[in-house]
Amino acid sequence: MKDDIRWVKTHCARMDHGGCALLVGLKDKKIVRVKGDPDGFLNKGYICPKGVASPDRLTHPDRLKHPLKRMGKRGEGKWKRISWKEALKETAENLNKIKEKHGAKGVAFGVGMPKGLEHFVLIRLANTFGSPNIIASQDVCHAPREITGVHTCGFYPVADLHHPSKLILLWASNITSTNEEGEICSMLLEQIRSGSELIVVDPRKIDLVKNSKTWLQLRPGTDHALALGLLNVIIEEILYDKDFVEKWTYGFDDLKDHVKKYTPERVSEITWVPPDLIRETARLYATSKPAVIQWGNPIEHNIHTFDTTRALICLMAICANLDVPGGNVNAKDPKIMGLGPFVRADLIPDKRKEMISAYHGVIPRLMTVAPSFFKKAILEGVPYPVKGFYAMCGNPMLSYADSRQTYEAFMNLDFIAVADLFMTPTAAMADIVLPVASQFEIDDIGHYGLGHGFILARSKVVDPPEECWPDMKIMNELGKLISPEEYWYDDYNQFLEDVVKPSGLTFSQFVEKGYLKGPERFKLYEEKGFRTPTGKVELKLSQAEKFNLSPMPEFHGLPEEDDPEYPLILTSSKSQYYLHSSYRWIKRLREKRPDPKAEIHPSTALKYGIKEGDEVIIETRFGKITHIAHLTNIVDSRVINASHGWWFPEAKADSLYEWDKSNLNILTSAEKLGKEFGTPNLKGIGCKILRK
Ligand SMILES: Nc1nc2c(c(=O)[nH]1)N[C@H]1C(S)=C(S)[C@@H](COP(=O)(O)OP(=O)(O)OC[C@H]3O[C@@H](n4cnc5c(=O)[nH]c(N)nc54)[C@H](O)[C@@H]3O)O[C@H]1N2
Ligand SMILES: Nc1nc2c(c(=O)[nH]1)N[C@H]1C(S)=C(S)[C@@H](COP(=O)(O)OP(=O)(O)OC[C@H]3O[C@@H](n4cnc5c(=O)[nH]c(N)nc54)[C@H](O)[C@@H]3O)O[C@H]1N2
Ligand code: SF4
Ligand SMILES: [Mo]
Repeated sequence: MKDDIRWVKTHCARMDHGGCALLVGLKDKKIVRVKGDPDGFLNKGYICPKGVASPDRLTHPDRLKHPLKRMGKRGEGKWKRISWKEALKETAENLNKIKEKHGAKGVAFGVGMPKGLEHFVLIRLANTFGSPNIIASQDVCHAPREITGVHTCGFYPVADLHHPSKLILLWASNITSTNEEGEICSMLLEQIRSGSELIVVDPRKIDLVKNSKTWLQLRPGTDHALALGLLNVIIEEILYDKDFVEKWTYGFDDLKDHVKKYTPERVSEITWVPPDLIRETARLYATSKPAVIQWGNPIEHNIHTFDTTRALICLMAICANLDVPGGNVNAKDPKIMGLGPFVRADLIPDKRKEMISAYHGVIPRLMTVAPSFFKKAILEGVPYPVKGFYAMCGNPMLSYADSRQTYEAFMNLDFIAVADLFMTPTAAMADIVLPVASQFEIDDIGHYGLGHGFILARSKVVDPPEECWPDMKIMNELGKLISPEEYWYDDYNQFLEDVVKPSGLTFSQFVEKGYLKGPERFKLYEEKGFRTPTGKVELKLSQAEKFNLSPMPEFHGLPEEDDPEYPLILTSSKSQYYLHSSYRWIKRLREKRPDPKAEIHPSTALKYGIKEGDEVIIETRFGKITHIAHLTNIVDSRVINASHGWWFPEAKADSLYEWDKSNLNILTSAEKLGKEFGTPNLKGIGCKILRK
């Protein structure tokens, strides 16, 4: 029997970085089903549990539907409904007042994980207002990989899973749970089915270990040492690609001398990975051509991220796996509008010198401010005071390191506006809360500005409820009140047209096509050299001194020194069923993972008298939280794997939804930071556990 469901094509978003092409089933103007679209060039029909549940967030009874103004004290949970006109006026007046007193840089604009085109409209809003301060989670998400790449080889070396690789080195990437930016696990699984070998570098026995040839169960936070150990073996055993090294690298002899000290035996002591396994992995990576490194997020979760990403790019380079099909490539964008003109970067030519992080001497090209520097500016006035915050698409009370300090910082701001779909611990700290329209309710462009060489059409399929506005519309209207009107449009949809215009398409023609991909071109360096000062891959950074960077990747020690008071090592991973701190309120996802789970090895649990399902306290030098014990041998007996992003939407508003009960970032600190990106230690932290 033919049902009366109408199927509309779009792309998934906001349940992770997005990427899957979807078929959205509509009946009576309501979404009744979502399934993977077999035509999707990334997912080929695949869909994950979050994608299936994604429409549930739109019709949830707790969804914000009207602008709100704070009534009681900050964080007390007392609100009054106001009109959009009032909300925009009040926000504009407060931001303008701060600008008059402290200058535009006294206002910061905050965003979480990049979700869609609104990310770049926010940067435009900051630029037109005159503030150089965009606060983003880039310090712990992608900037180390991207910007270290640009300094080392002139581009961000993205794993090319579209072409066959002999070997996939899956390094700190739980891709069957997270799907990562621009990389859907179905692509990787297809490669394995077609004969690619797999090596996993992960402290946990993740699902893909069963498909792997070898698994390197390293000590969390020692990735830089392991990568240096692999370099040592490949160079000592002369397994590198001599031709490529000779023609296309700078500083090889220095690197050769430098890595001599990282013998497999020494590296094994640091990483816990047996020396023979280090040798075997190095040999396999160097002799399988092409080989790709699918690198994940935890390599960006400690203060040594610059050294780790540098060492991994050196590995790609000396084995000639850079910019070859099935290796780590320089993905070319399609013909679309460049980021600079879109965000109006021309309006603050001195942004690099004026932004908060300039004071901290971060790596050139990092154009967002690390949250830890932002909080210092609020709490200590360093390098200047920040008093106002416009935030969207993020939940900093959960996502920034040292959550108690985040609370403290927000209590010290004069004005906060937060745009979200739901009341969160962060929205609950605001003066004005703005209800947004989101995925399926807005036209949007996915993967713009992310360096993967494609953009995806995310077309609107249903109308938003009540007074929910797209972020782009909110900022387009707010922009008219806080900056010259000429920078803004009558209709915000013009932003979508602007992005695709250079391709010769209108937005609706782009939607028809579904996506735009850049040309597939490899080894471009053979024509133009690498886009670095020496024109080569800089194994040794030629401008290290000028930029106060370490010329060679180095092992500077563990993220934290061992401390007998905290004998276990804390790491974490993202849940398959949630996106960071989001969506605990979606019933069919919460049923799959009702509690914050701590993975504990059975022998460790026995030692501390902990049984499956017990409430446990996890404590570090910085704080303590509660989790539920899950006994499993997927972790080493010296490691605890905790869950990131937990708060309880069902808890009371005046407790800020129990924001501090199980929140992983209560256990982290924002004091000790990597100097290149301002990255804190989120992993590899000493901890202890006890039964509650
Ligand atoms: N300890 C620890 N800390 C971490 C991490 C970790 O692994 N461990 N991971 C880090 C990483 S990689 C990242 S990227 C960050 C992520 O940090 P955040 O981006 O701050 O975290 P999310 O939970 O994704 O917050 C998203 C919020 O945006 C809202 N939202 C969803 N769609 C829309 C929309 O269309 N418009 C608006 N205005 N709001 C929307 C959601 O309801 C939610 O409240 O956290 C980082 N922090
Ligand atoms: N379901 C879901 N998908 C997501 C997200 C989400 O929150 N939920 N977030 C999105 C975002 S913003 C990002 S950045 C990506 C992140 O996605 P991933 O890169 O996969 O990041 P994680 O899940 O944090 O960790 C990946 C793996 O690294 C391991 N690991 C932990 N510590 C270490 C370590 O010190 N070294 C090594 N080598 N491995 C370690 C963990 O055990 C885990 O298996 O996922 C995106 N997709
Ligand atoms: S893997 Fe990501 S893009 Fe694909 S359906 Fe799931 S949440 Fe959406
Ligand atoms: Mo991220």
